[in-house]
Amino acid sequence: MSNHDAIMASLMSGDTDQLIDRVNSALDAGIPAVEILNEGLISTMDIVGEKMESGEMFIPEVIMCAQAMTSAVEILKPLLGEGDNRTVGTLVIGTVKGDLHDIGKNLVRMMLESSGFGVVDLGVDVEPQAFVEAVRKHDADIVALSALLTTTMPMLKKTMDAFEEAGLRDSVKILIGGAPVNQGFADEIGADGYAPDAGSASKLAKAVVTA
Ligand code: B1M
Repeated sequence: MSNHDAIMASLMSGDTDQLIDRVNSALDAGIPAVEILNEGLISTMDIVGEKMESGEMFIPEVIMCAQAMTSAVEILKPLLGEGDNRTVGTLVIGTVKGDLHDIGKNLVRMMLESSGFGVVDLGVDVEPQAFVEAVRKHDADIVALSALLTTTMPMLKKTMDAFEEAGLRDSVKILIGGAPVNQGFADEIGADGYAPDAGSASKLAKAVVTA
């Protein structure tokens, strides 16, 4: 069994200890952290999603996979990104109200931190007003909103509206992301940018903060 197949099998079965051993073995074998993340872990979560949709996997099993994934990502975290500690800007990130998915949001946070951003992570199920208050409190340059459900996509717009109502829309850049979102949707709701993955989110954040 290849390293990737072994990682995939451990993640699919939600076996955190075995997954950690296998991720460490892959690193020892010289496989780059970014390859383990993209080809071993993220692609497996896509399969988990398909199995969840088709009824082959149930929520408790998916939660076990998510927990194992989070532990594996913690191991890779120091090995990803640019390791630049300068603060290039301050960014508030969170998953919008009604949405509990945080694996992708956490990856985006990690990439941003390692690109030199000061990041305030509000977690999941975040009320629009909480984003506004955090931006005020930390004088943030950017807000990154994550939504993983088609039912929570409208909350991206509602969160942006809260910035408009607070008179802060022109002083902060709002970036969005998450599996059901795309550039067309970002344009439709007037977001300042859309990123399909954590790497592009970090590039986009740097681009908007230096623009
Ligand atoms: Co949920 N879930 N889930 N789930 N879940 C999906 C999203 C789903 C596609 C599965 C499916 O049916 N195929 C489906 C949504 C369908 C839809 O809306 N069209 C779904 C559903 C239906 C649900 C529930 C409603 C199920 C139920 O209860 N019946 C429920 C909703 C709960 C809620 O949120 N209120 C639910 C619950 C859960 C769990 C709790 C079991 C668990 C989440 C655990 C956790 O996050 N801590 C879970 C999981 C794990 C998934 C799947 C399998 C995996 C998500 C994931 O972590 N992907 C997912 C299927 C899938 O996505 N393939 C699914 C890996 C992650 C690295 O990718 O999150 O896309 P992603 O993040 C990427 C990019 O999107 C981007 O960068 C990230 C890294 O590259 N990105 C950003 C994300 N945020 C960004 C923000 C940015 C920029 C980029 O800001 C600028």
